[in-house]
Amino acid sequence: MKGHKFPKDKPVLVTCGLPYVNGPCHIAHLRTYVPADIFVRLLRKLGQEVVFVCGSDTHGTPITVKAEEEGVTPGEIVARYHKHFLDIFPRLGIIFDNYGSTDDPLNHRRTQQIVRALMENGYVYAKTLRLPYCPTCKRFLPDRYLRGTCPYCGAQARGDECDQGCGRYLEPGELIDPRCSICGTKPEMRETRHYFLRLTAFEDFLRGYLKQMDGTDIARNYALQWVEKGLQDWNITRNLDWGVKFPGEEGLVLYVWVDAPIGYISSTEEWAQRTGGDWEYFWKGPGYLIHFIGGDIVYHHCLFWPAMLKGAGYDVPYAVVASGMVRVEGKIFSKSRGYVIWVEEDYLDNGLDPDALRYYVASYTGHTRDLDFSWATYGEKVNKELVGTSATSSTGPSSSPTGTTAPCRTARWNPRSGPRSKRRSRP
Ligand code: B3M
Ligand code: ZN
Repeated sequence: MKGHKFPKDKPVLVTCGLPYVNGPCHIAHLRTYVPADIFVRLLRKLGQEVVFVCGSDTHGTPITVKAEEEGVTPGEIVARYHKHFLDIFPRLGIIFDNYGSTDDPLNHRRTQQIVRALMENGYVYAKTLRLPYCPTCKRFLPDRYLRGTCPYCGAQARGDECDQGCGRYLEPGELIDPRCSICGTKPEMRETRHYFLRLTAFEDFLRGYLKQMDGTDIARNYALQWVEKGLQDWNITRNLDWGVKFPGEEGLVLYVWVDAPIGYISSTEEWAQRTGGDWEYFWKGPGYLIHFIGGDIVYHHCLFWPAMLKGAGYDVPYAVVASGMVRVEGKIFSKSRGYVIWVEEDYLDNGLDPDALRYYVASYTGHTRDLDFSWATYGEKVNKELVGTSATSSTGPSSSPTGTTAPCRTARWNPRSGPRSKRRSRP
């Protein structure tokens, strides 16, 4: 970080990007959570007072599409993977002061309060749009229900994100040659009323804010570039049932990227309720806010989020720490293409030591550079740097922050035979 001046005179709230609870924990999650956990431990060693929160991201089409694929309700998917994440973080030595959920009533309430405040302050307006509607599935096609061509780079993209090309956030209706991602039908365009956040009203504010925001250059510089290119107002509603209702229009829910970061606030509120702490100290007072996020969600955290906070009368983050991307065996991380390491199934269930994985993630390269996970490099690093050093053998298991045994099992791991995985993650 730019400032580097810790401990601060005031308490610090550290958050980690909230995992979508539509599947199990994987190596790319750890790219954010392990460094954040290390940062929090360091701050505490320096005598800094810290609150560390996270929670499950439970709404939007990432969840509903998964539920439809499995023929279950979104609530069932959320319950299953919320429990998975609650269990797995402590097994990795990642200990949050609170792990909440964006489907918690606290978050529904806080989100509606913030949206109402934005409306009262004149930052929200209604507009009728023509949006893709699937005549076969008989519904509008928000976000992941739509696939097509990115208008900026020509890559295949999802409705709200150019996930395989330039990485841009896309507004509803922007995709070229869209298709329903469920049945492949070419959608027709139908009129529907939506709500927009006047992001353009925050351009000057964001320019000034970003210049002084602490954190990684990736976060600051990308966000500043986007402001310089000019912003557009942001569609904050979707034609879905699952989510936080838009205040006053029962048929619409808020876009998941509205209530997801508000989950940071409601998780802090939950912590405060449990401990007698003061959540407003961080969100409307002198406390410092630091967000650890993946490099692919800078747009949401450095543009949408500070605009929402500012417009609703909350404090803005002190720092946004964005990480580099993840590769698996040299290939860009991809769940669908099999370039993924599932933390439980491929790693922990094979008896491999969580600290060795933490060590790999933390020591492979700088936080903002790409992290490449390869089993061969992993084996080499563990054997040479952990097991083969006198420090490890003399301090033994007690040096392990997670309280597990020393990484002896990983010492016997043979790079040539690969991991003892039930389902090989390499394609
Ligand atoms: N659930 C995960 C992601 O896009 C998303 C983060 C929300 S943070 C408020 O990486
Ligand atoms: Zn693109």
